[in-house]
Amino acid sequence: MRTVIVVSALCVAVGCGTAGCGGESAPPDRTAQAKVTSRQIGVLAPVDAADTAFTYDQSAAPAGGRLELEVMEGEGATTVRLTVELLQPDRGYAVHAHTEPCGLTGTDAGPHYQHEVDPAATPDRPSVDPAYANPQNEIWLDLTTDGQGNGSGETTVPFVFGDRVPSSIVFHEQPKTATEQGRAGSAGGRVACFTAPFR
Ligand SMILES: [Cu+2]
Repeated sequence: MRTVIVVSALCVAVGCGTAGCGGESAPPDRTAQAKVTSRQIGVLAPVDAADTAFTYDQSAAPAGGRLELEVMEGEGATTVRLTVELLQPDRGYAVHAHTEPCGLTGTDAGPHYQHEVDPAATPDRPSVDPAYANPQNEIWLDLTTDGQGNGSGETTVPFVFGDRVPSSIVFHEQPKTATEQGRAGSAGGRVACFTAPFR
């Protein structure tokens, strides 16, 4: 009964039309077998007013932009979905899960979360080896907004979280994440950050 109450409250908060909250009219969903382990909503605010969702560049990531992160863990795989509203219209954003919570500057979020951590990476020299910095070992949620600034990114990675989970989602200035040797995972400066629990 407790679970039903929680789900109903979330449906009110996020709207049942897009989030697969259940109910008779929900469309079939290939992740329906997976359990939603985390759902978090945030609204971008300037650093001095932000709680969980920070914008560092209001032209690229306007205050008031709405973010929703859902994490679904299944059998040996995890699906992560990020839905955005009221960001900059018709724009690509490279987006990833990072290891640390957001802070007063974009760098506070630390490097990309990696399932298998690149042994060559250091705090000053993050992983750029495509053997580790790739969308199967990291969580990439690159997305493109429509004319209203709405959009979504989704990924399914072939692992479930162990002891370590990501702490945040970072939006970068580049429209797409690089994949080539020596630059893999690079996406330019950090324009926004969303502290979101992954479990
Ligand atoms: Cu990133």
